[in-house]
Amino acid sequence: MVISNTPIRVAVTGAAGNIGYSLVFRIAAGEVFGPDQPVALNLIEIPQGMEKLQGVVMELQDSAFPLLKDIVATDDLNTGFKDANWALLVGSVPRKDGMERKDLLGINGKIFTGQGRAIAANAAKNVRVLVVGNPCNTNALIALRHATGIPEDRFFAMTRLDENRAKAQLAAKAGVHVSEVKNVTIFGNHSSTQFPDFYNAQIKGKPLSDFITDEAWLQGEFIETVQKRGAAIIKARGSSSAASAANAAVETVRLLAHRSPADEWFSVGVVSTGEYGTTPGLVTGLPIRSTGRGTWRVVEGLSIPEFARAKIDASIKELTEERDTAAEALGAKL
Ligand code: NAX
Repeated sequence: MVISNTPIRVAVTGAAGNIGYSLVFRIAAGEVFGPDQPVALNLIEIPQGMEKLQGVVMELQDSAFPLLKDIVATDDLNTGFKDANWALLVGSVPRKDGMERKDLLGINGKIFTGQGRAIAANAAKNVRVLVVGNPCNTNALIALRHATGIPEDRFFAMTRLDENRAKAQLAAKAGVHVSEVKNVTIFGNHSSTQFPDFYNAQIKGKPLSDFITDEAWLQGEFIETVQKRGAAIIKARGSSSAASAANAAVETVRLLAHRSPADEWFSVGVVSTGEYGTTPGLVTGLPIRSTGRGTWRVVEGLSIPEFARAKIDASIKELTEERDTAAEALGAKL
């Protein structure tokens, strides 16, 4: 990434929410684009969130971040996405009691339709979009379908939190530090059907099977723990993961904005072109390497044993159903 005196402008929706409260401070501190790169923040909320957002703005001012050159706080999407180089779509409507899945997909579908259009109309030419708000894969698909003129390979759905959760579990089992676990891919949907791929993972640069031989644990407890980690955190903390989710967003943008190490890949949802038997056109978790010049490619040649195949297929089936349900609710082709 080339450092510029012109600030990188980052739009964040849901900026007064739990994740936003952690995320925007880390961007302003230089943790995403580096210690020499100025940044500007466009903080976007719904009208009911604006008062709380003013508190966030005051705290950003009171942090006196040397790199933070401008703050815009707004509930207007055109203002919010104006000149944004990155759009981090965090805000979405959570599922409430009695709400059908279709209702949820329809409500969020409308939000991400409007945001996709507003990004296309207002953002900088080089804009990149990371969707965190759930259901993030399908929300990303909806946004990109409505962001006319922006190449679809600039839209991403966050699976890094699942990747980090998987690495933490594998490290604990192998008795190594988490930084020694690499190349864990989250295939499929960011949901309970996701497949955290342990087959191609490495520990200390060697195959994971050199360290963990308990296949039953890998196929059972490990996957289940990763899939249900979000629920476990809600149970323990009384609210959903926020700091770790913000951290995952920081890491995802950092990885996409810089060249990823030659011997490593990371996981993010991108528009599939059919890699690893996934369905073209769906936003699907895949193994990614970035070039540092704003482009990325899917890592090829990973082995997909029968067990992994079945898990990936199940998650793709769910993504297909989500897309079709959202399309029906929106009356749009996705
Ligand atoms: P909060 O409910 O604390 O905050 C959401 C904020 O978004 C609120 O301040 C709300 O006013 C705002 N908002 C709602 N609709 C908006 C809109 N149309 N435009 C702008 N702002 C809007 O939720 P939080 O804990 O911050 O989580 C945010 C989203 O991240 C949720 O959808 C959540 O499910 C999702 N997550 C995604 C993860 C992932 O790995 N992809 C992990 C963490 C998290 O669960």
